[in-house]
Amino acid sequence: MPTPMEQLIEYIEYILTPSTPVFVVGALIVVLVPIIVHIFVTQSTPYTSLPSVVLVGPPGAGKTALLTLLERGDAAISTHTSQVPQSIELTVSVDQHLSFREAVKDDAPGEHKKFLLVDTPGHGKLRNFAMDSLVAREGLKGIVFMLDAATLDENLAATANYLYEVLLALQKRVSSVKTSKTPSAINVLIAANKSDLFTALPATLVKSNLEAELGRIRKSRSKGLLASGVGIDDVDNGENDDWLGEYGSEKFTFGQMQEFNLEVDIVGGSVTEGKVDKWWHWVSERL
Ligand SMILES: Nc1nc2c(ncn2[C@@H]2O[C@H](COP(=O)(O)OP(=O)(O)OP(=O)(O)O)[C@@H](O)[C@H]2O)c(=O)[nH]1
Ligand SMILES: [Mg+2]
Repeated sequence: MPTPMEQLIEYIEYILTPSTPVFVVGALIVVLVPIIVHIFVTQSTPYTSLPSVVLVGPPGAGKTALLTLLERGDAAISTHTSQVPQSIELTVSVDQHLSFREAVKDDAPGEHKKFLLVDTPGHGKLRNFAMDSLVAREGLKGIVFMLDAATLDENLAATANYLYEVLLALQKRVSSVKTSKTPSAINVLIAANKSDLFTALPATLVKSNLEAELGRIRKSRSKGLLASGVGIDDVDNGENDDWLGEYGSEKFTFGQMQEFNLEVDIVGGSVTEGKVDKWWHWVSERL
């Protein structure tokens, strides 16, 4: 009768002796354990989030009006200042250049894709949701920064300040990654709304006015930094977190954002007149 100690030794010897059953069991463990762990992990954190596009921009730009138009096909319903974010699920036909009215029909041709359009409040005190979702939202495919092109002259500073925050957050998202694996591109559409009003600036002017103002903001922010005693050497080491675009350049242009894997397009339109197809196509191409 072998003692338990002898039994154990015999068992260990058996396991350590190369034999077919030991190899088979060992191979099964090596192959199956990672698969089981993978299934376990992916099921406990289900990937439920649809690709999403976030609408940001100053108050009164027409974000909620656009959401309502896309959801119900009717912009006439009056909107009021948003207090909370709101998402709707929409469907695009990916390979077809349909107008949004055709695309939202169930029998629209082509491959369908669902996505979430997220409306955020534009008020300065309620922007944290929008800003958080730019960096943290899973499946974020694009950002639509909407502004009122008819009152941009009066609101230029406030609008550009918000845009600066948005672009800077996206720039940091890319530049803070030290590995070679850069995060996927998130592009920005500047939707210059209310082209139906006669005071509305055309997209080209919206672009040049914003670029000039963003350049001014950038300069005044860096002055504050220099005054605080941070030397230009620190700045060159990437210490200047507040500088948007190409460091040290005299003028800001949206093209400078390409260095950070960020394309900025400026397209005019009007929610009231239903002229939103160019924006719709921009969104479909990002999904
Ligand atoms: N003339 C004109 N008015 C528009 C257009 N789009 C929206 N509006 C009006 O602009 C006003 C503000 O629109 P909202 O959609 O509430 O603006 P918002 O961007 O959601 O604003 P917040 O929720 O405060 O951030 C509403 O009275 C709309 O009817 C447009 O294309 N042309
Ligand atoms: Mg709103």
